[in-house]
Amino acid sequence: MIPFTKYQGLGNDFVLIDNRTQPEPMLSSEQARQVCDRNFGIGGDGVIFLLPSTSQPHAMRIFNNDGSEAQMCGNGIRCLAKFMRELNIPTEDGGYSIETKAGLIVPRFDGEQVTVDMGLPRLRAEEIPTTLVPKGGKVLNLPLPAPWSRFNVTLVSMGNPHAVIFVDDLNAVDLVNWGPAIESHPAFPERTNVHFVQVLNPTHLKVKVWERGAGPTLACGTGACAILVAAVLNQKAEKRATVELPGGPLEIDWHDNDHVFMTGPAQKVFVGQLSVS
Ligand code: ZDP
Repeated sequence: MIPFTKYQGLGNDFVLIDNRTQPEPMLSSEQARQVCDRNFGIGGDGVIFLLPSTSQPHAMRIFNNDGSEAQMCGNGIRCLAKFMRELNIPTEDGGYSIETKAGLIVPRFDGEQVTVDMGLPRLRAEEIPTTLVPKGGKVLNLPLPAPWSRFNVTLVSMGNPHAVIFVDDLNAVDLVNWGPAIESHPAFPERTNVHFVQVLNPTHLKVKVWERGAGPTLACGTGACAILVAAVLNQKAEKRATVELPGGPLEIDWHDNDHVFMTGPAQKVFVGQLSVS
């Protein structure tokens, strides 16, 4: 039996496992997929492992609910910070230094909220990755190739790929058809997370999320950061704004040092023992 704790951040929900006794996740990606199944498993948008690290005090890895591995997870890292506090892991400077496949991420407690230094946004084609423009190029409000050319995308990596599409009316977005088509569009060799964004005003953006490997979720923390960066680069938002996701708001702040900070909630839901086969 494997002890786990279920957390959610704005309705983006995760199974968290204390994996500090061994360097590799104790579940295979196929087992993680089963655990995330809402009928045959616990249910979740992903499984997050707290791992030992060689270069930082802690490390994390995340599997999406289709079994694929993501580099990072903004809502998940807030959940992980609360989980670590629950495990009585001492903080340094009010937070934790966590190595991820998107680099060093530092969540800090701010009352019951968690503020996370999500690092630098990356814009170059090879960093996304995308084949839409040559190496070194950026994709700022450019059309996708036909038959999807009615969508202009801005591409931002927060360690994981995000395609941001600005729309006039969020209600007119056909998320379940457009989301997967853009996620797996040939311009994105590693697929992409997809966000449709309506700008209510320069400090308030409203979003519908289609997550790579997880489908329509209630929130995406890395996505909210990518959305704010995309909106600033397209002169649609200020560098500090509220990104309203279906599950609730995140405060995003693109600092002068170029790092993006995300503030939002995370909550423990239940603990249990997982039997795996
Ligand atoms: O990049 C991906 O494959 C995402 N599905 C990872 C999960 C991102 C997440 N929603 C977030 O909050 O950043 C957890």
